[in-house]
Amino acid sequence: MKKSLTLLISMMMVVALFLAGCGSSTSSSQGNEGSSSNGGSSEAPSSESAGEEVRTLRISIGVNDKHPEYEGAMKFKELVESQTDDLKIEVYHSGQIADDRSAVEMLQFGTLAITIPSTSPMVNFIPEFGVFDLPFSIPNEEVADKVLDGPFGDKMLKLVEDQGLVGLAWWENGFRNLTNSKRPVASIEDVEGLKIRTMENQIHLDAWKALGANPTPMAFTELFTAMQQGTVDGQENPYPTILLSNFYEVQDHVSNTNHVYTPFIFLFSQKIWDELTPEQQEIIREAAVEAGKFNRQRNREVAQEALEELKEKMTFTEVSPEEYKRFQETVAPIVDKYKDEIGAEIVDEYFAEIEKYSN
Ligand code: TK8
Repeated sequence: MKKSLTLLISMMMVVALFLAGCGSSTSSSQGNEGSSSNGGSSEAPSSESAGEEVRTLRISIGVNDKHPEYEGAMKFKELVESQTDDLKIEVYHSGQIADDRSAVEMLQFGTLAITIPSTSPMVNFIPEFGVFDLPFSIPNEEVADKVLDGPFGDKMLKLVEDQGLVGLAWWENGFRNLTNSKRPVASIEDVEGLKIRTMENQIHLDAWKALGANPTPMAFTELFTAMQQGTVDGQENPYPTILLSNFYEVQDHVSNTNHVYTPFIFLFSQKIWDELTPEQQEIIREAAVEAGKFNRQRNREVAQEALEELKEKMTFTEVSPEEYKRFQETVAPIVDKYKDEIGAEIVDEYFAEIEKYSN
């Protein structure tokens, strides 16, 4: 009798110790996840929730939390939350919620409030956005700002309204440059046969085909793994993304092709927008524009530093002015090929704006 009682007590003690141990390991793992850098909750993203007092609005971006786009999103959060107690902003980076295209679809369904994608995948919703993908069109950031912040940019923002979206501001992804794991690229001949990942955009695909590459469209969220596994030889993105996404770990060569300037566009779900008060809408609208200016400034600062750092981590190849002209001439027919699909009037207006601000 005594023996079995002792056995029972010791078994109960073992069970108690075991349960205590489980509790601490669970809490420590929760502790780690709960301290996400954006101050957001650790649980899986839920749909936009409208509590009694505070409404939570989530932002989804594809780049990580080192990128100037994330810095801009955190500035937006700071601006909104400093002006009202009834809105809370949660920033989800690195495609945690969705890639660019899927995030836009979530806005259309009203299951996500904000995303700030590149304009290129947007052509799948709004063909007119293809104007920004016409190679070698915008010559520098100064002209980019004037075109986007002027009447043409306002007109393009309005185009998203037919898609259940509210276009609030232009942010900056930047001038795109080619990287690859095979060889230095100084001329068109060096591009021959390279498997280049492009954004999901037919104009980009055609441009790289015209240059002799073997392009494949892919969401940004799949890109690092595809380069790591050799599914693609190369990709093209602005220097901040190449550096801050650690592409140098899986790419050996970078060239200053500067072949396209890609904007980011700050989009809000129309369904959710309509549930906000006019005061909330005004706060969000102003914050999106102001945070966009901050994002642009940071992107340009980082781009300069990024190129210098990449030169230490990768083989940098300068494309000469003569070769740059050959790149331009080779892809020039793309403009006429896509003029009708984009809209001849939009294309003409776009180039007129560029011309106006380039002189
Ligand atoms: C990030 C993307 C990325 C873009 C791409 O969401 O897909 O290469 O340049 O920055 O929008």
